[in-house]
Amino acid sequence: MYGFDALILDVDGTLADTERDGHRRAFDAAFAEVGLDWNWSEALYGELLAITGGKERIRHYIERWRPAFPKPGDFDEFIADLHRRKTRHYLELLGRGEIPLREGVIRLLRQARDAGVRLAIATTTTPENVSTLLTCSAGAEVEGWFEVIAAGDVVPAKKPAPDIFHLALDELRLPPRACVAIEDSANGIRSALGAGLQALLVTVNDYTQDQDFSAAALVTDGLGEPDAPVTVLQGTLEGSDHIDLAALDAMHRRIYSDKRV
Ligand code: XBP
Ligand code: MG
Repeated sequence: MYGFDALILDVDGTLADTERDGHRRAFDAAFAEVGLDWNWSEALYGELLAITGGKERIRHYIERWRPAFPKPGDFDEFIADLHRRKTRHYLELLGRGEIPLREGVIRLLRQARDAGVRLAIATTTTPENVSTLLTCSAGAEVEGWFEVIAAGDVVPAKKPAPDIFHLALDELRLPPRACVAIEDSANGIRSALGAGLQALLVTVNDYTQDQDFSAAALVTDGLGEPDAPVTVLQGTLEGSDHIDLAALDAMHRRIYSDKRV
């Protein structure tokens, strides 16, 4: 038995490295489709990731990087149209199986499922992006493993606001201490902490590795596999040399006994 009942997972950067070769390329394809010569380089996109949410990111880009761009009368609809195009390109790219899940993800999900640990998602991205990623990169049955998928515009404010984690907890009907959250970014950690979650694992990626994760319980370079140990970047990994339920349980117990909450 484990000291927690559910895992709440982020999607972009956590389940899969979707940003550089997925979302970024889809934004560029949408811009090209409407005749805009905007290209988001890998480095610029790293900066733009500070703004979560595709529509919010486009708006920020125009305001910060294209101040001379003549905004159309209905600017909100202009952005929404660009974003719909971007989502279509992103779904096509996922449909071609171009974005694999990160190492260890399927193993951990399967272990949780076998152990009766409930699974939830808390993400900023558009809901269709989640189901298509899971279906095309993990398998047709995997979306059904998640009891709760909290995604996109269903909450008033995106990460780093806590709304999406609050929604996931509400739908799970669990208190924060009954859950472990897995994230890849500082915005995600702020969001989870704001909703009261404390057992927080960060699996960094190229875009997030230099962010401040001092509030996280454990930071590693991924989930690893039994024959591929992880590198620990912050905190202590106990119970395993890769991330499995035993390692998450040790982390969860340590957090709650240390903090006496
Ligand atoms: C992910 C995001 C998303 C995607 C784009 O943040 O910021 O905006 O980049 O998705 P997190 P949409 O991993 O912290 O949830 O374009 O569908 O919004
Ligand atoms: Mg993320």
